[in-house]
Amino acid sequence: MTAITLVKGDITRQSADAIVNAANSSLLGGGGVDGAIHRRGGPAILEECRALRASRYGKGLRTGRAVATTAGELDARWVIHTVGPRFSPQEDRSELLASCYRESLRVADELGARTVAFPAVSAGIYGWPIDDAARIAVETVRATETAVEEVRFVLFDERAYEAFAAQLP
Ligand code: AR6
Repeated sequence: MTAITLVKGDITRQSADAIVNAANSSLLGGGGVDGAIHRRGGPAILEECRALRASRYGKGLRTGRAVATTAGELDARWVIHTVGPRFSPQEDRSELLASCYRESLRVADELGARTVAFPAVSAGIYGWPIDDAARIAVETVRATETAVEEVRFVLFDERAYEAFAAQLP
């Protein structure tokens, strides 16, 4: 049974086995959570991302997939980078967003992570409406078979926190 917990705050200040990054397919950094994780985690994360680009992910990491690196100086063992879809009003990309959570948990299981902290993937720069992003996140984690004991959603602001809280009993 996986416990779902909510925290308001900065994900880079969390202590967990794995911290999930809302990355982009380049794996080479960006703004939002991605920028914050690389800033606070230090250069070891980018170094490993570069190595992944040079080996397995020459064309980048596909949307909906996930891959782990060191967490550098963060208080975690791993960062799991996942690439959320950009929100589109024309096309339903929910399945790709759900895939980010499923794939991140699959990678977490491979690593043996028991506590995993997630941001609200796609709900910032990628424009996903927060209520819908929260619904997909919580529904997908609930429906995923995993040995992870705690999935902690770390929400940056009150609005995002409320959206996730509305999905829990
Ligand atoms: N801790 C927790 N949540 C945060 C933090 C933080 N330190 N900073 C922002 N958020 P975003 P995306 C929230 O934009 O939408 C990057 O450039 C934020 O308020 O980080 O998936 C990547 O390289 C929002 O609710 O990720 C990609 O190019 C949520 O985290 C692109 O942005 C996700 O916002 C990915 O966009």
